[in-house]
Amino acid sequence: MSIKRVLSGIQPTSDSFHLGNYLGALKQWVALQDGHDAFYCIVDLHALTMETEPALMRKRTLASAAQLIALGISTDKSTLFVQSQVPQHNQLGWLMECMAGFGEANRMTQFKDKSSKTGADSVRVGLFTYPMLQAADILLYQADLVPVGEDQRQHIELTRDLAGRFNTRYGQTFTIPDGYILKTAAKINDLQEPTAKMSKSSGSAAGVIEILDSPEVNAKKIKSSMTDTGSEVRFNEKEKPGISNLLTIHSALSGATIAALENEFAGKGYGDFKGVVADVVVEYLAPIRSRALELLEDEKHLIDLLHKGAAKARTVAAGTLETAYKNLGTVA
Ligand code: ATP
Ligand code: LTN
Repeated sequence: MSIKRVLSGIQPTSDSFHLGNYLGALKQWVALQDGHDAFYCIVDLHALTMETEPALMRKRTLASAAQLIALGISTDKSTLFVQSQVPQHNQLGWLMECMAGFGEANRMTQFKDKSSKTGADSVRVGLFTYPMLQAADILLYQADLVPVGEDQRQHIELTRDLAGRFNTRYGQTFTIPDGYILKTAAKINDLQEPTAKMSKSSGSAAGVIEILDSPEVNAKKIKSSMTDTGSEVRFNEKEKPGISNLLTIHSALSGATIAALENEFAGKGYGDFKGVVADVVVEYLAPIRSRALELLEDEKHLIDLLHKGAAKARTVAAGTLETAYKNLGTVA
């Protein structure tokens, strides 16, 4: 059995990834590099579907790369690259737009959600065609598996439909990918609003643990996280959303089970528990942050690593695009 190909992407839309991104998605990326042929893409072209600022775009793209490497993506094991450095994404993106029906694209809930927030007049056409570019990201690499969060299920289904339609109409061209949606991936909530997910766009600054924040800031955020009623450290998302969230975080980072943690903190108060969670988080994130900051100090080296990834990605992508064009009957 040949080794499976994995592809995933993340938008460079924040100065730092947060703990939710790491525990919900990026930790899986790191795990999948072993035993798979992994391609990981910083999807800067997708980020253009919302308002961007050039200096921030550059800074965030490099910060994303540095963090991915710092948290364990190895540029020897995996192919890590920036989407805009591989022009085949746009080229296959167009072919996918020509395969997709308008009604089909119009049913994408991410588009409906994001466009209703932006308002119909300022929504960009690129936000509408976003899923077809995402399909191209995946199909160019003949990916077998696509690790993503539950929110991306519909886009993966669309990708499968478009690939199948193309193959049926023009001959075998693309591998039909499977989504790799982990039910067990931790869902991390906002520290101040523990019933809402930790999120870079809608979260409160005090409720989001950023990988690039200083240990002091992150420890303080945990210690001043929302306090539930009662005094017992118990997992109960309805009655104790704040403590349950902290238990999830501790467990995901330390590997201890929730039950073991409940035992360990039996008879102790919220204050003691928060102090320990703060230590666990800081101890885990501090080396990742230092490594990321170190990588950002040598921009040239970081950019070289990304160029190396893009060169490898272009070779694979060019092969798929050539087959697609040939099967479509274009004159070479
Ligand atoms: P936005 O606020 O713009 O929606 P986000 O902070 O939710 O952004 P995304 O860029 O949408 O982050 O997500 C990147 C990856 O991180 C996705 O695979 C998503 O499922 C995962 N993720 C994001 N937030 C969380 C969270 N709170 N818990 C677990 N996983 C998360
Ligand atoms: N839409 C995804 C990001 C994304 C992606 C991809 C994920 C763009 N291209 C290809 C997997 C495969 C998101 O918003 N998380």
